[in-house]
Order: sequence, then structure tokens, then C-alpha cells
Amino acid sequence: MKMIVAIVQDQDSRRLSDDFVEHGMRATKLSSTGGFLRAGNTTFIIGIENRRVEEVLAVIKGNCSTRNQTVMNPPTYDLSMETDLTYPIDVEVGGATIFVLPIDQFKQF
Ligand code: 2BA
Repeated sequence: MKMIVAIVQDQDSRRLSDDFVEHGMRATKLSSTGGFLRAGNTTFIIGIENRRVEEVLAVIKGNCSTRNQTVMNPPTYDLSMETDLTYPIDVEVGGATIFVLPIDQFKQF
């Protein structure tokens, strides 16, 4: 068994959630916040048999789009503060950031 952790954009989360149900894939949906943009996103936790991992990844891929977002004041690690941060920058966000983890045990009581 594997655990898939998928971070997706809020705009894609409803459709993805519906598709998980339609495909008989059990998922938990968490509200999360991106560390860079500090904007809301959605994290799904999916416990799934090894043989269905690729199927889950295909469902995620089919529902998540890449989008450009403009940030006015990106956070900086420049401690000298010499950089002018008032200009907008474009970042490409998503479709989905995915981690596939091994599971030692799965129990439900
Ligand atoms: P955020 O951290 O808000 O990042 C949003 C987008 O900003 C990223 O899109 C990336 O294009 C850009 N970005 C992030 N950190 C950056 C940096 N230090 N410098 C320049 N640009 C940067 P994605 O890569 O598609 O990530 C979307 C969201 O997925 C992230 O939101 C974060 O919540 C999560 N994520 C991405 N990589 C992760 C990782 N290695 N570990 C945990 N969460 C991750």
C-alpha cells in the first residue's frame, strides 16, 4: 500500500474530489497554505493499493492545471535588504505537487 500526498490549487480541488469518488478512490482533503505565495491550496491524502497508484496519478493529472500567478511582494531571504521588491513577478503554479510514500501498516478500527 502507498500513501499519496498531492498539493493542488483550490480551483481544481472540487473537480478532483468528485473524480476520486467516481473512481472509488478514498481521499482526505485538507486546507493548506503554500510556503512561498502564502496563499491557500488543497492537500489530498490518498491511501491506495500499489497496483492503483498510477491510476490515482492519472486522475490527478487529468484534473489539475498549471496557472501563472503574479506576486507583488515575494518574500526574500536577502537579509541585506538591498533588493527592490516592489516589482511584480510571475510564478507558474501547479498542476500538482505529489509525494508517493510507502505505508508500513493500514488499520481501521
Ligand atoms: P507555494 O510554496 O506557495 O509555491 C507556489 C509556486 O511558487 C510554486 O509552484 C513555484 O512555482 C513558486 N515557488 C515556490 N518556491 C519558490 C522559491 N523559493 N523561489 C521561486 N519560486 C518559488 P509549485 O512548485 O507548483 O508548488 C505549488 C505548491 O506546492 C507550493 O505553494 C507548496 O504549497 C507545494 N510544494 C511545492 N513543492 C513542495 C515541496 N518540495 N515540499 C512541500 N510542498 C511543496
